[in-house]
Amino acid sequence: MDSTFRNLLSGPGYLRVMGAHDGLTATLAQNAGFDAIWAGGLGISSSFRVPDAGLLTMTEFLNAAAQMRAACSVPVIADVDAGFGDVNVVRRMVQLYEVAGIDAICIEDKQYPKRNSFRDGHQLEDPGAFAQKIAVAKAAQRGTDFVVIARLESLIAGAGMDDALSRAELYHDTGADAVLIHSRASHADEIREFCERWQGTGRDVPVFCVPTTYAGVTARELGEMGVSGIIYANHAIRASTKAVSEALASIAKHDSSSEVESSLATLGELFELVGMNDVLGDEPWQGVPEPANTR
Ligand code: SPV
Ligand code: MG
Repeated sequence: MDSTFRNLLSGPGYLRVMGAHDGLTATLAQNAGFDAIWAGGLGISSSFRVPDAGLLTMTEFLNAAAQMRAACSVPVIADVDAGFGDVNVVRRMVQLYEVAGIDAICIEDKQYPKRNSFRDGHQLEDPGAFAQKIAVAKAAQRGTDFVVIARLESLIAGAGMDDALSRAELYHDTGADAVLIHSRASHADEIREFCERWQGTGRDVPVFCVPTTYAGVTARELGEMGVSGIIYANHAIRASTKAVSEALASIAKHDSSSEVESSLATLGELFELVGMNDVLGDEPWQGVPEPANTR
């Protein structure tokens, strides 16, 4: 990686981050030009065909994120729900994710068992208890590059903008490197208001957002509001769900794949993507090459 995620984040402009759920989708996101990967809980859970409701273990999430880390070279931000447990679990989690080469974690201020933010019935974590998780997470990292993003669920849980801002200040005071303001409004007004008021506090701290329900706004417009990282959290899993189900239904219906062949990746494209053409051992053994520049 040319630059650490921390450096990228502190640079000018905004980062476009694409949600992925495995090594292949992470590679597709990188190839499409996204700046970073979101190893998202909804995508990973869906790929196991389980609900995004705190069911997968930390190890399952970590293995999925590590698979993405190995597959691509852009930074990987891991969604770690509410941290999988108490502060002791958070401490161990940070150590494991950092050792696995994950660039950042995003931890949210909801109580276990969490629900996906587009469902109802959320219980916010006590602000002090969550701030302690942030402090423990920051103290646990060994290097200086690892980034901890504190995710604010106040607007999702109906606690309002003042609650979001006071929590953001507290979480930043206890060490958060960035905050994520989550909203499920159909327009970006909440994001605009948060950014204005956040900038008004004089804190130069990156803000992330997740434009799922306010899809009409562009990344550039969000960047102009002051957002540093725009996360398209669930688009890859939704795209693949629809594309796969349509292709399989067509093959079943027509008793043949001929109708869908033109909409499928070719085997050549797939081989290229996964490095099949670089597999060693198929060519005859040529011996150890002579070192260059010898007499
Ligand atoms: C996820 O992708 O798992 C997220 C983002 O947490 S969202 O589903 O938009 O809440
Ligand atoms: Mg999630």
